[in-house]
Amino acid sequence: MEIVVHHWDADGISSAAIVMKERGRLPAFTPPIGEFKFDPRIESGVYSSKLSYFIDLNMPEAVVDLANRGIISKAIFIDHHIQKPIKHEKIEYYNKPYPSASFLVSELFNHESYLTVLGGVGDLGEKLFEVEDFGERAEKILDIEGISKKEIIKAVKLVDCNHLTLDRYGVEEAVFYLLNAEIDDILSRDEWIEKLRDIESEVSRIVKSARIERGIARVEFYSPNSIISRVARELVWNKGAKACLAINRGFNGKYQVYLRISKGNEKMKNLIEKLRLIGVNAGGKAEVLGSVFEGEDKLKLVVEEIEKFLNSEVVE
Ligand SMILES: [Mn+2]
Repeated sequence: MEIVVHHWDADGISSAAIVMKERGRLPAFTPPIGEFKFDPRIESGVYSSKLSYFIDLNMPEAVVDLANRGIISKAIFIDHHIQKPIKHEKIEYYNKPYPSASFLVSELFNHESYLTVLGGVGDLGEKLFEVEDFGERAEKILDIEGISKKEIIKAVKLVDCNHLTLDRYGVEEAVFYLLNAEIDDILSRDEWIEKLRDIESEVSRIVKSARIERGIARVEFYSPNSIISRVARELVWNKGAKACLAINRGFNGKYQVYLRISKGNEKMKNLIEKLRLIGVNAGGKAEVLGSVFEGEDKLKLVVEEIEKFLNSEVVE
């Protein structure tokens, strides 16, 4: 048996669906949403599989740990996040700095469809269409399939509402839905349309409450939904902030801290490392950082580190 373990967002879901289009239907697992860790459910799935795909998961250490504990028979790791490359006899490692994992998966499996674009728009939004080479390719694919940019953007939002409401099974089910879906099937799925409506009204309420000072947006709120990246994207992409520091103080008993900057910064990697040294689960790439943890004391340390970074790297 083979399985796919994938990120919970539109890129992870599209990428997993692409793998299955080429390899056939496989069990799909996503980690506990918002937390960069594996749980016993995933471990037993991996343990009973000959081959496990790890897709769009910025968790190289966790995968190496599974391999070292004898849980992995063989794995193929495909990602586009900045990370320490894996060197392990049981793991085939693929990482290229592409806009999304879906582009890398498409390349590796010789696939091309609107799913390739869905992942890219999921991670970059409309900016995908401005990325050298990839933007043009994305437009060409949409052209061939008769899909408008507006439609693909809407489809991303509908697919993403599953992880935004922490619906782990909804995320995994979405892979199978996409496996056989045309764009219109996505755009007309009532269950997703309703979820999206609820989320959008919550996000807009929170975005309105943000303060923007010297180009930096700061916002705090309480929500059981995983909407923090949505809030930060909205403030940086559409409200013109150079950076956004968002804090969810009521994330199912935990704190969730998220940083997005408008221009990628190489030092983001160091910041992620610093937070990990504090003992905080953190992940990200050149322009985003996300973390979930418990403890008011840790929150103080995390915010201190991020403010230091903002002062030295973002404020002019
Ligand atoms: Mn991705």
